[in-house]
Amino acid sequence: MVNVTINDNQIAVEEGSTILEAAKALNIRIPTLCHLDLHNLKMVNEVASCRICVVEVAGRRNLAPACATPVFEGMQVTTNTLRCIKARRRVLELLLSNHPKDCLICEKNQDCELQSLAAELNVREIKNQGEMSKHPRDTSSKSIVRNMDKCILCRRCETMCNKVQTVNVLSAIHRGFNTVMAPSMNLPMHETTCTFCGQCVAVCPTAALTEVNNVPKVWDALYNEKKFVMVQTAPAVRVALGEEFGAEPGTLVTGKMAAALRRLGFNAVFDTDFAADLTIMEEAAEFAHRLQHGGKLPILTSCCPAWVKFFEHQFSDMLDIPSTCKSPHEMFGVIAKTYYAEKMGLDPENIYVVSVMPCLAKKYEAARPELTQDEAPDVDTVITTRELAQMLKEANIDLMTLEDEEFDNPLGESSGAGVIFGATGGVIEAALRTAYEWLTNETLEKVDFYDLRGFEGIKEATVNINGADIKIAVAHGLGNARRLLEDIRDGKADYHAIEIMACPGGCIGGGGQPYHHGDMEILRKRMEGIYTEDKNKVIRKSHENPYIKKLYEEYLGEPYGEKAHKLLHTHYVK
Ligand code: HC0
Ligand code: SF4
Repeated sequence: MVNVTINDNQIAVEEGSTILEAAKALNIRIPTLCHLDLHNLKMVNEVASCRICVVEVAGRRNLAPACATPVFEGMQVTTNTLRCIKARRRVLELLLSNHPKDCLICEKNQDCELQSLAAELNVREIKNQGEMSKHPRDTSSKSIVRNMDKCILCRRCETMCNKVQTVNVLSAIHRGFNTVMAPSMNLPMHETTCTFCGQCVAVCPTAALTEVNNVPKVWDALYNEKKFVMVQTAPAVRVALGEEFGAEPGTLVTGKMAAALRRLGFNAVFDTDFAADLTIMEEAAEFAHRLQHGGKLPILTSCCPAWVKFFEHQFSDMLDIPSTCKSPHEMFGVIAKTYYAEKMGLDPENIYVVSVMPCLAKKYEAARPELTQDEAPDVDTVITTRELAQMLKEANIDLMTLEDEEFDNPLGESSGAGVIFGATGGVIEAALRTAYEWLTNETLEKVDFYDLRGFEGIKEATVNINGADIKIAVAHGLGNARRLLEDIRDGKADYHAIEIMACPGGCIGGGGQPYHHGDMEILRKRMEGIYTEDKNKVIRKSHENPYIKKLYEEYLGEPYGEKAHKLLHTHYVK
């Protein structure tokens, strides 16, 4: 341990700690901007590029960046001298001198770390206003907008994309004043191997990286009298939407959300969790089929579109191992425009399906040509949790004051298995709850697979089914997925089934969720919310959902049968 004094407070911290970490342990706040400590991922943005966190160290002439300066025995630090305060303000003024000052109409207005810091440091004047860098906006993709005029070169996106996700799309190109975070050769995003996971957007402190805003499209649909507008909400939305209205992270707002969506004017308010149960019927049947007929193993889950795009680009020699199941919200779209349309006597052409998702890649996924019927998309528009909050605020709907309401039926009822899709490990746990019973003809008494839960990057469990040990693995974050896939390719892993979600934590940490600003505790609370909702459900196995049973009886026939194949399965492309 090392003894340090900060602002006359003493503390002993582990050797190798930074001044910032020691100050945190003493509850002394030092402002930061580029710093990002994703401790759940054991990942820190180490570039120390902004110099906002400078402090004075006794005996040293220069100010030291607290985030990147290790402590030493007897170190004496002062964090709040006039020299520090002036230096921080100066750094910020210089950053702002090359930043568009259009906060009033900025996508990140009131959610921008640069804006908050300018307020905190009492910046009232931008000195040295000189040349401004000018870059064209990249609006080429369906998911992400790159506006490099707003980039402050903190490099958080680079850390996320290259170190955590190992996709290597964003890095600094050019030099000096012309430096910009961009794909190689400055290619438009849609021409790159970007997975649209949105993790770069999730950590961007400004509006340099934002989502494609689909809110206007949804308003137009709601006010088009010819359209029957259906909405579905992803599992992870209900544990995060409340944050935008002042609730604690992880607060379950399922019933309030259903009520709010009705107030917005949707004609039918449904739940993607229902379709998650449907996915389990198909995925568990596919897994059982592969197990019993010597099919290709391991089977990989296929519901995360960023993960799908990742393996299409990076593991194109292994396209025969992922499950062919469409993702739940896409299955929902098809069922809405076929089964539900028939049942309700609606013309599918007039049905407009909106998905509320914690995810940016779902926007890209909905536009994939494979996910259409007669050229009509299964899902018409995807908005994120943040965009739904924006719509509610525009309509003056105060979510937290609403009385709980139920989803509509028949596409609104779900089991606990459908809910846990929202957290890493949940999809495979849900699949096990069903596959176990189908393969053994026995009741699964203990439905909680604790080994598959939590934030460990790669998790494993072995389940005995009919005397055989079935080996399961779970990875979240694409870097972890890459490690697993490389082991499989090299013949070093003998798993039977693997779940992969692109975002750290799974969908609860999706790129479309309320910004966590690097506070990983928020993800932990959202995860708790997911498992609480599962525990509270009367039905916790997908195949016991009565509306799912009815859907197969009335319309689909057998799970993994001919009709289900045509409507609910897809294929992958190199
Ligand atoms: Fe997910 Fe999904 S669980 S990907 O994370 O499978 O986005 O929440 O909606 O479709 O259900 C996201 C979350 C979903 C889908 C489901 C899956
Ligand atoms: Fe990288 Fe994901 Fe951002 Fe694409 S969306 S640039 S893959 S972090």
